[in-house]
Amino acid sequence: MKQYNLYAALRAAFPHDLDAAAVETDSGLVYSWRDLDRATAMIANLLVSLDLPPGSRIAVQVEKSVEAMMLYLATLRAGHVFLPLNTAYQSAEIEYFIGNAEPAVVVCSSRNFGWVSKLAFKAGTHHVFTLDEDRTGSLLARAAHCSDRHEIAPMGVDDLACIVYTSGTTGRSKGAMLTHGNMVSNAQVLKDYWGWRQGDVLIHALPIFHVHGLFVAIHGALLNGSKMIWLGKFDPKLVIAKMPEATVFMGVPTLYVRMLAEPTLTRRQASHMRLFISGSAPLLIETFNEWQERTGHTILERYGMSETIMLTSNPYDPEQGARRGGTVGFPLPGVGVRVRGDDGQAVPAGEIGGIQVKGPNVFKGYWRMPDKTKEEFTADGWFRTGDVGRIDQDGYVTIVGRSKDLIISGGYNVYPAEVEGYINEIPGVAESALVGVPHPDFGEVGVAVVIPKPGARIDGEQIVARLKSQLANFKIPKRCFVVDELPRNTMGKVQKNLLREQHKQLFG
Ligand code: MLC
Ligand code: AMP
Repeated sequence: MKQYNLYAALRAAFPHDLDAAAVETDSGLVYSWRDLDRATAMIANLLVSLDLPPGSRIAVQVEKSVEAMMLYLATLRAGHVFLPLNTAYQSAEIEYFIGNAEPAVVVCSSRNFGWVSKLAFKAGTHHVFTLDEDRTGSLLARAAHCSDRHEIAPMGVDDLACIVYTSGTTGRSKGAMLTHGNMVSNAQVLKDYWGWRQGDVLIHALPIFHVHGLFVAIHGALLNGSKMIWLGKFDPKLVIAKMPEATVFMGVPTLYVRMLAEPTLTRRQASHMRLFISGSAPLLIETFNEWQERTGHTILERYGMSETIMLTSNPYDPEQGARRGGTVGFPLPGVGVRVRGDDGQAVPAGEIGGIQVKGPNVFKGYWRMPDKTKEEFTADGWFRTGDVGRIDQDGYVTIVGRSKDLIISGGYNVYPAEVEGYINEIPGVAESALVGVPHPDFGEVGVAVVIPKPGARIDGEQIVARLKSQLANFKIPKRCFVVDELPRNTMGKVQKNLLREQHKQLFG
């Protein structure tokens, strides 16, 4: 059988000199390629020693660290399924993920061990380990006793590698099941398309619980045998200071906006860099232009999603075309992208419709949701992204909106239905609507409009305060208005477009 284990593909790309630096952290630690290989073997052997059934989920909610990345690689290596969780998630959110995914192993920070382990044991998980960003915790303590030799588990193209939860437009989050085949094919395509070359060094400043930081960035560097300069947290000054030692940077638009606010960002400071990539949210043309003026570099914008990893990209190679601001470029090699009208029929070039995609990168389906999976695919096997866009005569894809009710704030997805559900449960609330409005830093943020029950007294600040104890911080509405009624159409449906229009100037 052909080996499709993603770790095997990454391992095969490690440089000849295993003692060379693979990762350098902002706290001065240096990890060699040999360190990565040995540590992932030890953690993989720890997982093997637990005698887990094949396809076991390893759910992980820990702060960013090189060891957290190693845990990801070790899970792949051992042939289990990695399930990353945003560190901002609170107990109700974690309870749902653990209950839904039924992980065999949960790894959390020691600070959260009390409540996370309680939830995990209740859901039938047998093993809960801790891992902290300072290389402490029971996971590494246990792995220290394991052998540093481990044979990579053989995996087929269709075997699961990861489950990434992505919120649903209605109802609860869905776990997108990504296979080793999905990951390997996408990583290889991006390596060629973005011209990864010898000597490249990546500044890694994104969180590692979503597709962008965990897959696109890490696979890119490892598959090229490239060193990563590893930042525990995005810091615009530090990224700019590191540019003379690096060549590639990946970020969501907010990171570019924040760097542009730094006087140290100059053409000279960025002169060693080869490529700046943006994605996960729309990059404003102002940011694209300003970056070009300040640094002399043209940001390469690409488009993807948890269900599909990367779909389209502006060209790296000028011979293939210019990087056009406001567009997300061309379908990646091997990826099919088409635009369909509401009637499911093809629309003429340049006209707007729903974006549908197909390819070896497209996920296997939603975890334990066969009906939902079926709904999201067309009869001829194309995945409906929920994004609305057009493809122009030259083949460039532009995203103009979303048919899914989704707010993207600083690169994180906020599903209004979820937040509204929490608001509606607050005593005295009759109904609510969450809309996305423009924001200079986060691109877009959520604003809540709430109607009280007759005679009830509710206060916007109290609502926000209550939500803060229940939901991840990025989902908290930045403002909350209490009003008498919501605008509705003749069918009685709330007209969110009118609310958006009404509040679009809130943040200047
Ligand atoms: C933080 N806050 C946010 C927020 N991040 N609010 C809205 N949206 C966000 N994204 C709030 C906090 O709640 C807090 O509010 C205040 O801002 C400061 O918090 P912080 O933790 O200090 O913020 P900071 O560390 O500066 O984080 C901002 C950020 C971060 C932009 C660095 O959000 C980030 O790393 N975003 C990247 C997300 C990402 O990787 N997305 C990829 C998804 S993959 P208060 O009120 O408590 O003070 C994907 C597919 C694809 O989409 O195509 O790639
Ligand atoms: P997620 O479910 O977190 O993976 O988010 C995926 C969604 O992010 C996509 O469906 C798009 O709506 C959005 N997205 C990703 N990249 C871009 C981009 N470059 N421009 C606009 N939207 C993007």
